[in-house]
Amino acid sequence: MRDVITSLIKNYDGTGRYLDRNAMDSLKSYFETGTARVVAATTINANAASIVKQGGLQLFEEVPELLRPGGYAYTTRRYAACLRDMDYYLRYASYALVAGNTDVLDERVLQGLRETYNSLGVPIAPTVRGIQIMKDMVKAMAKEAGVEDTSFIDQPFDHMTRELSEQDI
Ligand SMILES: CCC1=C(C)/C(=C/C2=NC(=C\c3[nH]c(/C=C4\NC(=O)[C@H](C)[C@H]4CC)c(C)c3CCC(=O)O)/C(CCC(=O)O)=C2C)NC1=O
Repeated sequence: MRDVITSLIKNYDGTGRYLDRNAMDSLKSYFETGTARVVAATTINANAASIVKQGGLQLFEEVPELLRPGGYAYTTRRYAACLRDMDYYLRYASYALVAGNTDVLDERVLQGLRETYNSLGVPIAPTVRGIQIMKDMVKAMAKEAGVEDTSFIDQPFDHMTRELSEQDI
């Protein structure tokens, strides 16, 4: 598992280089967003249950067939599994936001996930939508908490949806 700093050091040490201008630029931008990252993680922590619940409600409103017989959130077991998955995505996104790096997502969340979903028949497109809904909620809350530029919040959520959507060739 890596963050901005450890991945930078690994990269430079691998080729025996001192930290150069590019390294400093990337460190600077990480430190400049540091407080905002902490605010975003705090916001997620304080609102996680409601983000998952409201995000789920919005998803089921947009894709109501998920809840109907034959849908993948039909039966309380599947409904609960779906919200639990949403909670995983949110919690790991908060880790990745603090780390400034998506490595934790690759290692802990995405490895084998698409294959698992495909073999169970869980549809990817509404899952992706669910992750994007939570992203928008977190960005709105962070903005309310005083974060001016919330664009850094896109990274972990977009990374998960990109990896999940990737097609096998
Ligand atoms: C921490 C990393 C991690 C992730 C991400 C994870 C996901 C994950 N979701 C699963 C199931 C599931 N996931 C869903 C999800 C959904 N149903 C819908 O209608 C929506 C499209 C979607 C919610 C947004 C459902 C319904 C199941 C149960 C499928 C079944 O057993 O039939 C399973 C199969 C095993 C189980 O049921 O627990 C895994 C491994 N597990 C992990 O340990």
